[in-house]
Amino acid sequence: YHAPGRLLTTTGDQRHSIERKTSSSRDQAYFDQIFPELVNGLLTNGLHYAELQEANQWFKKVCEYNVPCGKKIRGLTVQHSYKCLVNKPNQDNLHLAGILGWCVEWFQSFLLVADDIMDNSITRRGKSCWYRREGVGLKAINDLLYLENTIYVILKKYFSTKPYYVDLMELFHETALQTITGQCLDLNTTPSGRLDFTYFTLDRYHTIVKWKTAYYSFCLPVALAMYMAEITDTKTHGNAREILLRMGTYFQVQDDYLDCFSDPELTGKIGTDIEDNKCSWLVVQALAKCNDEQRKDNYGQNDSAKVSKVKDLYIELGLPDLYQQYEDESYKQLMELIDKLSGSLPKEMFVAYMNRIFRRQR
Ligand code: DMA
Ligand code: MG
Ligand code: MG
Ligand code: MG
Repeated sequence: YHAPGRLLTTTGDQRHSIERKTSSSRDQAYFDQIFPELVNGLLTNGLHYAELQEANQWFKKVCEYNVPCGKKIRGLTVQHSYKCLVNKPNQDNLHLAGILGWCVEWFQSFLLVADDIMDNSITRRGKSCWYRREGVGLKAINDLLYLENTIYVILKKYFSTKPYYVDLMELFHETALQTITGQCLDLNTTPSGRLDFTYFTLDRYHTIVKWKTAYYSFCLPVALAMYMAEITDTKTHGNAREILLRMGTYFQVQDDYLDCFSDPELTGKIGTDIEDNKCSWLVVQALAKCNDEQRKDNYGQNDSAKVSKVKDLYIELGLPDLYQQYEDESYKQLMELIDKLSGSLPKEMFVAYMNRIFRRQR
């Protein structure tokens, strides 16, 4: 397998990539137009008593600010995976797959509002983090609980008569617990305060990212589409999970790299991993390469001069090159895993997901 992207040379490849773009922007437009329908539905479906009007207006703002402005790769993946899994899906089901995709976006929004509070972040998706907005503050905690519970209002409205309704609901519950557990590990990797690198191992890193990112970002969207397509066989789900957990790990390594080395204009968020003393892929790689002198007291402090020193050290240690190698190696491994494990599932479904994120800049 050759990784696409930088090596694009033939016109055939170029045509293919242009076609992929047009069809995906059509999918995106289809997906986007579902959002207003869902928000308006929430205002008439949940607790819609006149005496709650103020609360409902507030929640509408919460949804509009936090749910729709991301890359939407997770939501779009539900829609796309469903199309891959079902031969000639009907219009109603395509619409439902889009709605399910939005449920994943709602799920993501509740996690991000919480994550930004805990990571002390400043911006998200090119705007101020919700908890930092004037007049919001710690009310954001109530708002994120609202965002999570909204998923079940939407599911009930559109899916309660479906045979796979309980599968969907259980999967959201299970995934929430997995992610919250991963966040717990992420936040407790330095129990005794700063500059304790005891737990900053690659093993620990892999555990954190599997639970905090891979399950919800990769397994969840595809498994939802599989349930909708009435694929319930545990072996097929298990094989898909193995591929998707590997993809999710790759995705979080990218997130860690971009946190440090990308332009916040592109990612829409200002990195905080070094200040936050995070067990990031970069620091784990750096610790394996650096000497005692280079380990000294710069990490995990809210001090821009020290943060710059850490970034300089990453460059000195050759981490940008190492990262490029990791990207290419991951692509190769993923294609092999997909070959080995997709079984009755369409390879194209997994390959498309990988191509959506490969060498991403944001
Ligand atoms: C993301 O970890 C994990 C969850 C559950 C949102 P992160 O803090 O690295 O994410 P981000 O870089 O988007 O703040
Ligand atoms: Mg964060
Ligand atoms: Mg975090
Ligand atoms: Mg990050």
